[in-house]
Amino acid sequence: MPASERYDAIVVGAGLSGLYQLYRLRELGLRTRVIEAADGVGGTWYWNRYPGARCDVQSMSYSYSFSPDLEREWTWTEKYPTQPEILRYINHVAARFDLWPDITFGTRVISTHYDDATGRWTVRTDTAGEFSAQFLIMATGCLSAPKLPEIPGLERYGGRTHQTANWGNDEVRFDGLRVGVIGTGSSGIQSIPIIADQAADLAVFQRTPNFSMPAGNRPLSADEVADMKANYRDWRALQRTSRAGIPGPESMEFAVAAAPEERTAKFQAAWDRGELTALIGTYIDILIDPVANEAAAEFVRDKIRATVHDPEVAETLCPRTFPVGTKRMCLDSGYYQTYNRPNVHLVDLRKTPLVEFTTTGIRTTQTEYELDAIVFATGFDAMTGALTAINVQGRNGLDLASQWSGGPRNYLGLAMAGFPNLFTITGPLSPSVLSNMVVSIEQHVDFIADCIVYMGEHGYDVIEATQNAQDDWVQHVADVGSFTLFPKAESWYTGANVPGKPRVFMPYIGGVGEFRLKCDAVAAIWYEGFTMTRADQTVIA
Ligand code: N01
Repeated sequence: MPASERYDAIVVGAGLSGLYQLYRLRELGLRTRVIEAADGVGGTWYWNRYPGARCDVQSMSYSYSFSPDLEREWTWTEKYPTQPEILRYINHVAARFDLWPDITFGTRVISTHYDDATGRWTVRTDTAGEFSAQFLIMATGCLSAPKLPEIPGLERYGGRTHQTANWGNDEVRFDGLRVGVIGTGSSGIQSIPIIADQAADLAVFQRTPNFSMPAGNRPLSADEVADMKANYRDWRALQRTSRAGIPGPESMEFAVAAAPEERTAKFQAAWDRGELTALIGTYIDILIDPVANEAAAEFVRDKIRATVHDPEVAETLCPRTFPVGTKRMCLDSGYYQTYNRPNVHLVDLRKTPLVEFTTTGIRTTQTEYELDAIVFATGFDAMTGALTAINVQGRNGLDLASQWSGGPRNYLGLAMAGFPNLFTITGPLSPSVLSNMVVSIEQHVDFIADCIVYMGEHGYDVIEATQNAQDDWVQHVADVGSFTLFPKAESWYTGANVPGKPRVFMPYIGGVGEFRLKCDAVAAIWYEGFTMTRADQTVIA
């Protein structure tokens, strides 16, 4: 292999975003290579193989819209798709569009730097040497840097350990074992009922309870699949203009103005729909007004009390430290019912914090738990972690991690001042995790591809976000966020789950429809907020 393989574009990551970016760039005739750390495609759906892993957006919506043929030929089987079904779909896409030959698997990008003289990025990897490209596109995902709890002694623990976000390919069973699960976010809430079914004894170590709603998962009927397929174009159009890429009723009513019985009826109808945004979408003020929010929160707490037989356990499961919806809602299948099983125990880490791992289990301030296996469902260094894990150096050696030491700074979640020809797909400060990711991914990928076309048509080689546009965007994202209750939660949205991480509300909450309009307007006025220049043509491949 040559010391530095030359490409027009390097894409880092072969998840849903990297694969679609490859498809678009190859269609444009760009020599493109995708570099992927895993041994297969799928990104988040490659790594998160834990029991019960499912998407919390409905299958017929959580899929690519760029190919009507693909939509017609693929048939989803359940309302919410399982991880294996999504991974099969992604593999089908890779095969159908012949994407495999352009992906280098089992290779992690370690560092990358921009050369001002050549206008190119050099990309260094752990196993496949160096690559060089005019464009560098980070399709590294928002939830792809898993984290373990910061508790001493893990190295001396002699039992089995598993991490939901890095589960491995082998089937894992817990039959007859004493198991501990740490973490009660979406991953914990999905896996706990299944682990409880297998384990002799399950201790759930909960620091912060979450709000969870029954997913109401079920097989899709042939009729509803056919109906959606017949109307897919209209549905996709609705997705693109909706708030979160999940079309549904958008209320203009205020919860604080509604009569209590009317409110409860609306909350109940939302509860029965079993959709991620249903409850917070009941009234326009749920995510803005603490009084409205508390009404919705108490509705969920009542559901928990009505489900969990032991009143003390029920109260421990009731979230009280953050407004409902300001951490991502969870959708579950029998989560709260699990606590009625005799083999399941809830450990309240607020009352008895974890102290250390022992050779045989976990010690809290009160008890030592003997465990044959521990499952870490402890989340991610979200949104920025996968990017700052790579040593990214832009113009004049500008270091990305230092630039972001006070929180992420970019323009439209897409590009950074000082980092020419570098794009991030669904980067921080874009709707990303507050949306149906596939909708946001397609929007960003299309923006990037269209931008590259524009550059080619006008003879530009280098594009860079301006400092002013970046500063304005960072401010706008913060302003819109501060209008809501979101910044009040200690969540991975704000970086609060990673010790030392700056507290910044990272996603853009303006909505995917609104965000798309902004991006379209930027493109329409000659990529306002970007500078485009010509490089020395002799050094561009
Ligand atoms: O991670 P999380 P996740 N000691 O950060 C606890 C998406 N997702 O993997 O809240 C004790 O939500 C932590 O406690 P606390 C979805 O967007 C989607 O579950 O920090 N506990 C928390 O309970 C989701 O929001 C799907 O107090 C510790 C848990 O670990 C996102 O991924 C499925 C601890 C981490 O929860 C992340 O979900 C799965 C410690 N030292 C994930 N450190 C679907 O599509 C952490 N915790 C359905």
